[in-house]
Amino acid sequence: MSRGVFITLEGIEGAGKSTVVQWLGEWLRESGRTVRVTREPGGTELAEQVRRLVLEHGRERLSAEAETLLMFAARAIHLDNLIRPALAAGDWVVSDRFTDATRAYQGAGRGVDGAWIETIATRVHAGLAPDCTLLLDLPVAVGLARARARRGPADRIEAETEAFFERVRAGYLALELREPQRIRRIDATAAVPAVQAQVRAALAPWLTGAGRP
Ligand code: T5A
Repeated sequence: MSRGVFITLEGIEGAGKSTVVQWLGEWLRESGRTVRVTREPGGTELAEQVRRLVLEHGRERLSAEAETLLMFAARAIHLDNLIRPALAAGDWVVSDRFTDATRAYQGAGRGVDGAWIETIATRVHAGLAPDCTLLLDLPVAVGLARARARRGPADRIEAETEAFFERVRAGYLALELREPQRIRRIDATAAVPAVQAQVRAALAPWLTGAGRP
């Protein structure tokens, strides 16, 4: 059996990832595929506990390096218990964020050494990268306005400054330049149906089987 297809969604806060992930999972299932929709940090019971540790406000200082390691700890658990078994069973995995988020948030946003991040990434998921990453891109002010209109108090990372999210967005766009085959930029300022049309177009090679791993 060939392994399943691994799709990730990335972007700053309020870009519309969760909205796309839910729709995409349903749309793929309607076309007869078995799909696991998941998210990071989190996706499994234990990894969701790590998510709470890293996103909740706490009294103790959490350094950028500690934050990076917690993201990878959650990811290692997620990979072992959900992502790798699902892909091995031939399922599609659609994840709201993966290692590009660490590159953008901890690397570009917090200034954590990129080479160190790649060393850990290689250790945690050697031989496995997303087949296609959809980068939902929009101006920071638009994303933050959407995110803030939707929910209550900001978590530890959402409470960051606009300058931080500008660095995160620039980090994502630099990743797209580095890996244009894998990372497809989606204009996330568009209305939801137009965003969905862009996603369908970006995934076309995978849907026809032409891009299968
Ligand atoms: N993180 C994560 C790291 O720092 N490093 C890492 O390695 C990882 C994995 C959790 C946090 O962890 C950080 C990044 C994050 O700060 P998360 O759970 O993905 O990440 O949380 P957020 O990005 O904060 O999720 P949001 O809910 O803010 O953003 P989404 O999912 O991009 O947006 P969504 O779909 O919830 O939409 C937000 C609002 O906009 C509307 C929706 O209806 C909703 O109200 N909307 C649109 N409005 C107009 N037009 C469209 N096209 C719209 N699409 C959605």
